[in-house]
Amino acid sequence: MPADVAGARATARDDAPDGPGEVTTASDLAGAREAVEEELRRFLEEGLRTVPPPPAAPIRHAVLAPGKRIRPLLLMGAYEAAGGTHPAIARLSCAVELVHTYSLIHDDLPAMDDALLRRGREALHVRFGVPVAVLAAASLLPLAIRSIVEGGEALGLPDDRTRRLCRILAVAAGAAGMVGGQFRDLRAEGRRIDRAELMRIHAGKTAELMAAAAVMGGLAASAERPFLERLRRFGRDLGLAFQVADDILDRVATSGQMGKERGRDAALGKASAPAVLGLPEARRLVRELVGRARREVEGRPRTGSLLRIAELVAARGAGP
Ligand code: GRG
Repeated sequence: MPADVAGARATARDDAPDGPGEVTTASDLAGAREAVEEELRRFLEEGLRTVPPPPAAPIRHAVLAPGKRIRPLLLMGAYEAAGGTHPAIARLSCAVELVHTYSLIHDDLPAMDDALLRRGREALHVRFGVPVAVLAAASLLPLAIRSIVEGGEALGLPDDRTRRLCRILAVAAGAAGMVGGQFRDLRAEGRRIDRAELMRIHAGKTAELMAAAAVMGGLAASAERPFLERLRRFGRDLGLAFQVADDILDRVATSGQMGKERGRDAALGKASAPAVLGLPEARRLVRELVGRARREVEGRPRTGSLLRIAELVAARGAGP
């Protein structure tokens, strides 16, 4: 590892926080966030009851680490906006967090971003070794499917709805969505790309899963197609804004503020929004995308949680 990278990486470790990484949850989303945390704990307790300690410990470590839980919050916010009221929606919401957590574990591996720090703690492979991290991540995908099936049962959803929920998540997480975005991202390393390709990368690796979260919440509450379309556009634009804001933070925040190493995009020659567009334009783009997302749901009943999530994303883009 070059000396400057080694130095930066040592700094990243030194200013790592002990507790949660970035704390961005507005107080009035705190109740929903606590419901997600509690459900993740309960779900893992049930799901890992018969699993011996070696695989169970890293799985718990990764999932219960202090993340922002924005994807399950989005799913629950969309459910509320579509008129849903059943608390079992928290079980369904675990699915998007589990898929997201698997992607973070793989993203941090030496063969990908080779990151040392995640959610204010050592990355999973640093703590448990690469083979264990790969297996722990792989175990989260079947758990995600289980949380959809069990969430669907607890919500009393008909089987064909549960099948649709599985399909939406599978498409968003796969080669047409998150994994495809990661492929594009890897291919762009060290190359000059334009704004359109940057948006395709960000849509794939981040926005499709957020759009899926919003649509899944709406579908669980039996929303009609036009509102599902609004939710999809809301989640997608918010996801794009979230990734652009993440790129901005990688450039301007400290590792302590982010809970992960800063400067990895530049170190890896990644296609990031500040690199392709410049910092001022990247910040303007976050505002534009969040504004567009807001307009999809503004003025409708029960959209307070969705609008507060949009505020959090806008605040991230405005920088530390
Ligand atoms: C290797 C088969 C295979 C699949 C992996 C690695 C991968 C697919 C996809 C990467 C997708 C990825 C990691 C996108 C980054 C999205 C992003 C902004 C992550 C950070 O999300 P936060 O800030 O994190 O919500 P917390 O920790 O708060 O949950």
